Amino acid sequence: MSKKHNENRKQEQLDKFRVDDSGKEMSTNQGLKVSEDEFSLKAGERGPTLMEDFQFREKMTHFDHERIPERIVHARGYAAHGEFELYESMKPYTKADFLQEPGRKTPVFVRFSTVAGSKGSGELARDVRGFATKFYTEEGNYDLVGNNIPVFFIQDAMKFPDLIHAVKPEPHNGIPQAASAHDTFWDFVANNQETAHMVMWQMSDRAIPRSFRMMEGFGVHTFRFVNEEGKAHFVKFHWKPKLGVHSTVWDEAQKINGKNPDFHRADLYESIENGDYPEFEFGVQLIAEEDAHTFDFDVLDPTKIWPEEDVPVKIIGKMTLNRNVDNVFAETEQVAFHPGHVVPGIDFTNDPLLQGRLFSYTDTQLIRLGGPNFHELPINRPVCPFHNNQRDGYGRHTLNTGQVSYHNNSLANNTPKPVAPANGGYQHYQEKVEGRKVQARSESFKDHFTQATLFWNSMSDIEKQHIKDAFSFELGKVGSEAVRQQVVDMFANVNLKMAQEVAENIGVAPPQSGGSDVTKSSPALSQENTIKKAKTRTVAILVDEKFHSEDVMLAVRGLQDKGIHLEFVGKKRGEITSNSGNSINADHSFLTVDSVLYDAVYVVGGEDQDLDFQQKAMDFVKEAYAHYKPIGATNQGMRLIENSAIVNKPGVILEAAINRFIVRFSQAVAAHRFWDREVS
Ligand code: HDE
Repeated sequence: MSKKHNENRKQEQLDKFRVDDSGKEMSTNQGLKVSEDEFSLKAGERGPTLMEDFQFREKMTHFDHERIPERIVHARGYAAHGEFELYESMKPYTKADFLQEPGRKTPVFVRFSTVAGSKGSGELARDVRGFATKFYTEEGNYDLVGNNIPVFFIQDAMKFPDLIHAVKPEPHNGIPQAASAHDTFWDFVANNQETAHMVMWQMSDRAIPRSFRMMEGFGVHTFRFVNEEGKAHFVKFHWKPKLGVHSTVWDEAQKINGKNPDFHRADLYESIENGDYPEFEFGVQLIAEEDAHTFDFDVLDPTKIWPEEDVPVKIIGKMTLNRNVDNVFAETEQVAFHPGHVVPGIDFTNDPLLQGRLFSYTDTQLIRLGGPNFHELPINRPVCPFHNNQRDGYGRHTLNTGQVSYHNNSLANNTPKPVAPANGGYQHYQEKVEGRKVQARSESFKDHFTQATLFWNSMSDIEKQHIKDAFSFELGKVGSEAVRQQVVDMFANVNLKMAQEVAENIGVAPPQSGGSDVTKSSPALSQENTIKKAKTRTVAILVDEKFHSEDVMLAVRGLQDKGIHLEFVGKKRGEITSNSGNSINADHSFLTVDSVLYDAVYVVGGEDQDLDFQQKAMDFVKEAYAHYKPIGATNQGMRLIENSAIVNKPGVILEAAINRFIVRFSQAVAAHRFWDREVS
């Protein structure tokens, strides 16, 4: 466990709560030493258990109460600690203290999640990912509770319960788990057409990420930065992964869910344990309030992006995740995020989705964490002092001393006292608001398709193919023909040809009208234009008896130097002997792992490779090939591939000279996938 990064204020605070039970004497929760922990107190060895067995009662009662309600959305999540470092001062735009001085470090806690599935669901569901960050600033906690997709399904919080009811398992039979491929979700989509843009993202590769470390994060809503002079800018927040944005393919994702439903959390956990700390740069898009009306969309509409080519993302800092949690329940499960946790200099806008969230998040913690004192849980405590007159309630820890718990007072000299804005007291931005009380959608929120087409236009050919495949899969599972028809008719407004092709695949009439005259595209949206690196990728080395020791060790060193993570896979776990008599330890066998769990395969084989090895290795390779993954071979491994149909195909590297192999294969690993392969 890497503990060396705990010299920050949050870690110092958490240290006070950390308890190491190993090597200690056992006691009850009352501190009474326990002499027997295997057998309950009975009236005779074969007699009934006695009510007075307080130790049994304490143990069992605690156990009976060990679960809390899972989050209604984002139940399946995983988190890590880290720090945020500012590169560039945001002083001209915001007075937020943690964004003033370059080099300033702020402790953070980040929880990644899927949205629809239950707490135990597979992590490779086709779904949006949550990306929630708590900054423990000196002015209080600031929570940026975002997603890996920059827009949302709906425009008004009023519809959130409907959206979630539609995507969750259907109420009459509780099916399907963690999936949007069912009637109610698509019925909701077709009847709430503001979903169009978000659904395009959800059907894209963004919804099946390779890793939490390889996703972007977005604040989604437009927020406000307010500077010392009280001047405001609209701001959108971005996280950009230093490893680029990468995804799995759908067939692979479904198989990973079976082979390792913990794939994403294990990837995050292990990367941090290995010292490969995930890094995300922090970016802001800024629009002066007076310029807000110069765009062809409403800046308050959460179904719209601000194309990066029109409003550049200014990179202002970096977050590094460098410490795993000590206890998943105490930290990851009990952390309570809230978009309303802000600091001076950061404020809300009238985005009606954001406004509703400001209510929902406290409300949900009250049921989930059992009362109003969840801010006292170690993970939720601010690192700065906090004082007010709120008292009592379930699970209160603080012993507020003294006679007074109200304001105004004279007995305590009118303290705790409010703080003037000039001294750090939060003051809401004094926006002038005027209007009739109405329940309505703004006219400026009514264009649902322009940006959905912008997204489509920005995709590479293979990304477009994946979107069509995703629609065909999802709608192919919808029972109601009427719903299937309505959905393709709706998406004809995004791209007619796309909708027609999907219609052909799902047994409904191809729409004859629709289409879009939007020709604009935004290259920043395509994953083909992302950063590509071999660093931290995992490669399976398939190895058998009498492998060429010298070559393999040279290759291993060379690939490790490039930051590639290697695991030996053999017919069985344990020792495999080389041609020179020394041996390596296979980390896994063909039984315990599968090609879907790796980024690439390197086949080494061995002089004594038998038919069993050859068959299993080729199955492994063929599946990696079908998922467009890099495949490399040296030594006897080359013979296997040479005799197969994939020889000479893109991303298949056979190279006897090890130094050349290292260069060529690591380049292939960095490329991520070879889409120009024919895959049947
Ligand atoms: Fe959330 N959302 N949400 N959401 N959300 C929750 O809060 C809600 C929305 C997001 O890792 C809940 O503590 C409403 C957008 C994340 O703990 C709940 C609306 C975005 C997480 C809730 C939205 C998000 C949540 C459930 C529409 C991206 C997980 C448990 C108005 C900007 C945080 C909880 C974590 C969690 C309500 C829409 C992100 C019920 C009413 C848009 C990352 O309060």
